[in-house]
Amino acid sequence: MRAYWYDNLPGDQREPHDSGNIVSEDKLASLGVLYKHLPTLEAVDALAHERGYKNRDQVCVSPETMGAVYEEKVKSFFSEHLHEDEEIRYILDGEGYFDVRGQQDEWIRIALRKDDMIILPAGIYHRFTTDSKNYVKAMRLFQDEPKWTPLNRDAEVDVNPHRKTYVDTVLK
Ligand code: KMT
Ligand code: NI
Repeated sequence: MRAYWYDNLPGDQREPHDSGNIVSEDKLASLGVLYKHLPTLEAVDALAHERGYKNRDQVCVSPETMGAVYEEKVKSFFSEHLHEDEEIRYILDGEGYFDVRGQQDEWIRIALRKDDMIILPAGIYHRFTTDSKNYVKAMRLFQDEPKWTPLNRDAEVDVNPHRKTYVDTVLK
């Protein structure tokens, strides 16, 4: 895992966009974003159990598995959104970037690879993309039924109760 401030320069979303300024794990934790390197599925199971997660699925995001809809899918993952539930993602293979908004609404890019896990709190604005290798296999974990509908950022979502709770309790 490597986290850094996104450079905000034009160019494909799958390029690194690395400003060279590192963001620490502590800084991520202050946003409610938890990172863990979990080398085994047993470790994933233990964490899922500890946090009361009951369901999971797997997605493989690549042109080989998705065909013509790949580019569309990658664009939709990259539109800024939040979820009303905590989001856990575990990288089984390949690489990908999760971008999360910092205190001042600036983008932080988190580069994840195999065996990396990220926990994003409910209500945080974020987006996801594959990198220039165009391949990631990820496990998505759900506390209960898969309720991970992305709510794209707009004026209405800005006042969503889950967003408000995040802003009032974590960003405060
Ligand atoms: C999300 O909610 O942002 C995602 O699940 C992205 C795809 S998981 C590799
Ligand atoms: Ni999401």
